[in-house]
Amino acid sequence: MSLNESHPLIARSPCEQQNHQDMIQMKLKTTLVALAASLSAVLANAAEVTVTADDTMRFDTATIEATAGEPLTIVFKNQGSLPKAAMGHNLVVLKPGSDLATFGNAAVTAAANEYIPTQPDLAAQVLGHSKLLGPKESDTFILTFDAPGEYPFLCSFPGHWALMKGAIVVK
Ligand SMILES: [Cu+2]
Repeated sequence: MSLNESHPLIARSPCEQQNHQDMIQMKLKTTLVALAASLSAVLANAAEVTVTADDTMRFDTATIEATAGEPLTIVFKNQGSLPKAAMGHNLVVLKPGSDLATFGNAAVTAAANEYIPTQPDLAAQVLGHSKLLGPKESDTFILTFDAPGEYPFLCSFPGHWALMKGAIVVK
């Protein structure tokens, strides 16, 4: 709306002026409510978390919070310097209740698939994952969780899951 429309007020009677001001106030309120709604939508869509890993075979965070139904952008960075073949990392998010040991142990034989198991029952547990990253690489992926719960995540590079694991707590 334009604020210029208030200029002709000078020539109006006090009553008309009051009505006009009421109308402007009402318009302003409507605009502010709309702005607040779109702002909260933007903020909700902007949920983003950055997780890093390095040569010590650890994620820098074990717990990530998210909201059901709202997209979460996961930025994963490998800040280490050892070669990918020796110390590659990925970040794999599984469905609630998935067994990390079963998944992690099966991953050992899935080198051709960047250590994401291909057995249908295990592949079905994967909600999303980053690429397998070498030193100084990063990858971003977006997940939306249907329901509240604890979604485990791990690095499925052989042997890493025992130390590299955590959970996304969705509310
Ligand atoms: Cu790893």
